[in-house]
Amino acid sequence: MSESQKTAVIFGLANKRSIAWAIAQKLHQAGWRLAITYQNERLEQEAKDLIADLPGASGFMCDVSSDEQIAKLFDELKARYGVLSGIVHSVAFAPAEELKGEFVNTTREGFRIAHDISVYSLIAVSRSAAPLMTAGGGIVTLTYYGAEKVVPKYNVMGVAKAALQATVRYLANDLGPKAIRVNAISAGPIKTLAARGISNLGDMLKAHAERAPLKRNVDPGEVGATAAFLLSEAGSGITGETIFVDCGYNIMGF
Ligand code: NAD
Ligand code: 0WE
Repeated sequence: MSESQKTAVIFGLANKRSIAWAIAQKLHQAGWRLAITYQNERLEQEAKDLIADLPGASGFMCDVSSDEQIAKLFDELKARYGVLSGIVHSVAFAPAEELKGEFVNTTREGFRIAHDISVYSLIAVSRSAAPLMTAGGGIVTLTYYGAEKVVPKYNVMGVAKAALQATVRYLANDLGPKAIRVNAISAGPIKTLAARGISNLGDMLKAHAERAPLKRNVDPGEVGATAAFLLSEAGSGITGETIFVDCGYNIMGF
């Protein structure tokens, strides 16, 4: 099957700054047919206006905390496209209070929600997608360095991203025999809706640019291009990995 006939589903479009949008643009340029999901009615208008700019792309609503909504989405995708070859999971959430104080104050409910939305959803989506990925394909999710080293205030999201990266390895083992590859991209900090809550985002971006070998911040288009690479034939030997797209920040010790 040529790349121009393949279909990818992207989860996590909120607005034009979303990493999901940068990935959608790169996949569209590479010839993919796209199904793009947004969380709820509140985001519907903005998402649909963006999706209308990509010929052949369609929008679908899906809250990934709902098994029913995931099942209904994949019923629709099966009827509409039959075969899927790419899945992009660009979704994360923890209650705002959890990203403010100290990690030691993480609540049971905050921990549950962060892991449900940011980690379990990848398992649920992968399980629903696999039967439609009859020609093999790729699944890509988004992670952050706070999974591996302490980033103050990232808190329970850091623990959830560590679980997400382990989930990628276990899914890669299960789905590898079906020629489905599963990888994570660890992106450097980017000014998106999900990063808006950070009080000192400006300072963080500045420190990141100073310390990273490339002496700048990552561009969302670079994350999009890496996702397109991982879902393409060029990525055919890569599975279970976390690939850093952070201008080299993570390699530095001092
Ligand atoms: P974003 O706010 O644009 O995207 C997050 C998306 O998650 C939104 O579209 C939101 O609607 C969606 N979402 C939250 N709860 C959901 C639910 N219950 N059901 C369905 N969708 C839900 O921000 P972003 O920065 O593009 O984040 C995308 C991914 O990239 C996240 O996994 C994030 O952790 C990761 N990431 C972001 C950065 C950064 O600095 N911005 C760096 C590394 C990794
Ligand atoms: O993964 C993320 C952010 C994820 C996120 C963001 C929010 C803000 C709004 C999850 N849940 C929520 N809940 C909300 O109510 N990033 C990698 C961006 C990010 O967030 C940080 C960072 C960075 C970088 C939080 C603290 C410190 C650094």
